[in-house]
Amino acid sequence: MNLADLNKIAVAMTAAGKGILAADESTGTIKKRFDAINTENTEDNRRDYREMMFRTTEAMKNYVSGVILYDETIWQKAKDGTPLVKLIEQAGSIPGIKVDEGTKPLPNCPGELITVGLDKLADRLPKYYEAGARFAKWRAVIDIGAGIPSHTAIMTNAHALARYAALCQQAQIVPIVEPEVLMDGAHDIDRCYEVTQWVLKETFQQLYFQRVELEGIVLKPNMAVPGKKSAKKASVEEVAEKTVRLLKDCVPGAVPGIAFLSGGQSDEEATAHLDAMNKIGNLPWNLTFSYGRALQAAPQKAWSGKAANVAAAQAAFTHRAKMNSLAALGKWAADLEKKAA
Ligand code: 5MM
Repeated sequence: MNLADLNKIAVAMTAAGKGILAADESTGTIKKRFDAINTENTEDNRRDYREMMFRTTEAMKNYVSGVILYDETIWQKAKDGTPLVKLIEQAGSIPGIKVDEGTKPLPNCPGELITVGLDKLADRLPKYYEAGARFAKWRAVIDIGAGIPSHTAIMTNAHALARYAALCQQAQIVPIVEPEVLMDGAHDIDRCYEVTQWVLKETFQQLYFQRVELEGIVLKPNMAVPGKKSAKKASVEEVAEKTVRLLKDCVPGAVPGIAFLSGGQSDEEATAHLDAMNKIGNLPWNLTFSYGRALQAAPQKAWSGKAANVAAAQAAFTHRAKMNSLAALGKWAADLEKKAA
């Protein structure tokens, strides 16, 4: 392992004013997104949709440091035969790959999940490196509900995340470590804080036990937010203040950058929260975005599966990427959204 090179990539992935486009929806997840825009979930449509984003030069060059791809996409070619990975590289962005194989029920833990995909990972990673991937992603999912999460679920998922991270670094690939505490429940922000703290403490302990070099990872956490069904809402300032406090408590300064998931927040909420955290300032790591839904919802709607809508979809993508880039610098303001509308 060459740690200096891993660190260079991790730093570039979270460079000031840039963030990551999470375009690694599995075929099942993209189907849900396409259903919402009345678009058939075919291989060609998935290619056309992603090609549309990767060819959005302004967004890709200025605001997108890297793109997380799904296995199908990393081997796909654009309509003119150019590999999609090349389009990303030509735009000065870094290709990455989701390497987990989804979740399965965790034995003896009703309602809880374990992320799978470790078995052949050591053999798969060099092939992805050869295809151009310089970073990877593995997502653990922790749900909050009555009697959950259990320590078993947190510990086994943290263990798998660390196993994955160690294998990636050995293959000279930067691991994005993504332990996601879902915001689906009715819990309040303090319960989210408490569970995320538990998950992050356990994750960093496992990373340490498995000798993962923190200078060569990127952390992709959730923010401290109330569950979607919670009656107790939290202000942007409260989310920012609690998330920063939580991360300072759990994430060593050796980690070069933290790139949040959006987790079902609205586009503007995800931007406002990131901006408010960066306005607090004086942070030991760069704080940016690694959004899927919060970057893609607007361009998806604008595109709606029609070639005639590509320019409008690219404009919508550029706008969201720019707003999040400003938020990553703490320079966003709500009236910038209104002006654009
Ligand atoms: C893009 O969505 C990824 C999940 O895909 P699958 O569920 O199909 O495996 C997801 O891991 C994503 O990278 C992160 O959750 C960030 O996306 P959001 O939408 O939460 O910002």
